[in-house]
Amino acid sequence: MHAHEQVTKSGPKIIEFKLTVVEKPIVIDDDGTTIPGMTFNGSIPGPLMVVHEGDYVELTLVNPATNMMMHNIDFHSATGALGGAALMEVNPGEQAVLRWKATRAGVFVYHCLPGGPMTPLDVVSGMSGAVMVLPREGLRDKTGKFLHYDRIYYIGENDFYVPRGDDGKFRSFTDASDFFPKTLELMRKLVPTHVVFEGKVGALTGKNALPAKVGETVLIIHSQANRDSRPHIVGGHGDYVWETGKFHNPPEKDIETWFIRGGSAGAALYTFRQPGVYAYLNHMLVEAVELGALAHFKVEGQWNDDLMKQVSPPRPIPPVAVSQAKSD
Ligand SMILES: [Cu+2]
Repeated sequence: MHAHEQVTKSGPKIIEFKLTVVEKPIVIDDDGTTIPGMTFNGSIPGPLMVVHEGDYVELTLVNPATNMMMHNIDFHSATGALGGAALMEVNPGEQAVLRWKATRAGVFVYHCLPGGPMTPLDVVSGMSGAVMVLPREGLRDKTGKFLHYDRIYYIGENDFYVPRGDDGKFRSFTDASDFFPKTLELMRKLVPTHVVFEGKVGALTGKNALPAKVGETVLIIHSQANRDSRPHIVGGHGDYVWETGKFHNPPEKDIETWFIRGGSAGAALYTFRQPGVYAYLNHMLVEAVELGALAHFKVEGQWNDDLMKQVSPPRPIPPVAVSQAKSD
């Protein structure tokens, strides 16, 4: 995440970004299952780019000559020409520059849009990310009160469709021309084999947990370029949630699970009140537990007995008193 102001007093600026398309094998689970990934800047998801409403995003898209395929980019936050995709079709060995005005505040998906079946193939191979267009006056609740965040985490969710071998195990692929026809067949059945955060099962769990402290307010941006998701913090809430991700709509309060429409990004603001490990998951629990859509927040701080206290730890059920048994 690049450094950025939450509120800006300056006038609109041109903000330059550079994205390089990197086609490379990506390991997507702990078994070493590998797909011929296609990425912005080598990561799944691509980077979160933060600007303010009224700014101009000036993007250089580079497709190195070592790549095999044409790529482009559709910014959901931009207006016209397929979100810029029609003006940015870069073949291997080419680059192009696009400038668009950020006229709408919110978090928005961007993704590759090469056309035909290559569009979903590129997206499920990793080519998506998000843009955050902050209001110049920062985030506000419905009364106009400023909402500050201490940390920001961007969680990009991806669905993958990996064929299995005769032994029932996932096959690994490094060659896209071998992978694409097989993954396309699976994609058409709409049943993903992996649903992951940050490109890999376990990328944000255990020792990779996202750190936070009691009292800190965390802004969680969640994007899914292809498929619906239902983020939920086990043991926590969304204090303020922009479910559709667009900051000029008042945020909803006290949300248990919020809905991310496929092809959109949402934002949730939460102040942690208790220490411990919190699961942050897609509350379609099969996808969280079986397919990988799970992250952890590791929160340090002081436990608050008023909010929760173990009154009696688990112990054997006491025998029923004789006098009471008789009266029954
Ligand atoms: Cu692409």
